[in-house]
Amino acid sequence: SCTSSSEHASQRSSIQGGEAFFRGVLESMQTVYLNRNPTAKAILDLVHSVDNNSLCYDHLAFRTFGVNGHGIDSMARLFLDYGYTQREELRFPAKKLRALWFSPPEDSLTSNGSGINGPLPRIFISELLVDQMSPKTQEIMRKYTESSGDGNKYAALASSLGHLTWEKPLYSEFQQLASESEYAAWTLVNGYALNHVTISTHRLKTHLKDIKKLNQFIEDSGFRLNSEGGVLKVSPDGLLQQSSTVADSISFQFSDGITELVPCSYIEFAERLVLPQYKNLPDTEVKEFHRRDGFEVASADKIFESTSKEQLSRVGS
Ligand code: OOG
Ligand code: NI
Repeated sequence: SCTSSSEHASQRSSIQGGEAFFRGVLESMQTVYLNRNPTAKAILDLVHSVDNNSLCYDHLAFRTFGVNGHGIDSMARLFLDYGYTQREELRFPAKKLRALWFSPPEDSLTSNGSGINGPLPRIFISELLVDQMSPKTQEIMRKYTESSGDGNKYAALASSLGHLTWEKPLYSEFQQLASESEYAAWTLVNGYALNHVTISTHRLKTHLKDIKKLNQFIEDSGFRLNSEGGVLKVSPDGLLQQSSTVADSISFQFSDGITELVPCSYIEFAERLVLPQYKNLPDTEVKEFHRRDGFEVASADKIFESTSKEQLSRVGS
C-alpha cells in the first residue's frame, strides 16, 4: 500500500542505476533538516511511535531567488536528471513568487522503506520574482547570488551539505529583505536548505490517516500549527487537505557578528482523497494515482506563512 505509481503519460523517465545515489542525496538533505529543526524531528518520531509503520513523504519543498540562474532551475536539475517530470506552474502575484512541481519517476524501486527510503516524493520548488522587488532589496539579493559565482550549479550539493552557496549577510541586509518579503529573508539565510518535508497522512495506518485527527494529535502534543486562513487548508474540490507547523527558529550569526534567531524549516501534512471516478474502489485497491494529485495555489499561499513573523510570534497554540 506504500507504493507509488502513476498513470501520467509523460512519467516514463527512468532513474535506473542512480537510485541509491539519488536517495543518498535526499537523505543528506533530510539529515541537515532534522538536525536544525527539533520540531520536525520530534513530530516525525512521534508519528512513527504511534503509527508504527512505514511513513511516506508526499513532497519536499525548496525556495530560491529567481535571478540569473539561481531560481527554480538550479534546484530542479537534480530531480530532472533523476527521472522527475515537470508539472504545473503556480503563481502568487501578491507574494511575487512562482512555483513548479515535479512528479517522481515511475520506475523507482517499490520500497517498503520509510520516509526518504519509501516511495519517492513529489518536489515543490518556488522562486522569488527578484525583478519585481524594490531596488534596495534587489541589490542585496543580486550581491549575494553574484558573489556565489557558479554556486547555483551546486544547489543540491549545498542543500545536502547544509551550506549556503553565498557569504553570510549583514543583519541589516536580512532586516531590509524581511521588511519587504519574509520569503526573501528566509532564502538569504537558509539558501537551498530543505524548507519542509510533508507527511502523506492517507498512507498512515492508524486513525492519524485522517488529517483532522492528526492535527488534533499534534496540537494536543504541544506543537503549534500554522493558523493562517484556518489550520486546515482545503482545495476547492475538497480533495487536497493540508496543514503545517510553525517553523522552528535557529540562531544565526551574521557577518557583522550579530547573532539573532531566524526562521528555519517546518513540517507539513497532506491528505489526498480518492478521485470521484475511483470512489467505488475497495480501500485495499486504492493506489496513490487514484488520489487527487498536484497542489493548490490558495492553500500554498497560506502554507508559505509557516515561516512568517506573524505565525512565529503567536503565543500558545
Ligand atoms: C512552500 C509553501 C507551499 C504546498 O504544499 O502547497 C507548499 C514554501 O513554504 O516554500 O508547501
Ligand atoms: Ni508543501
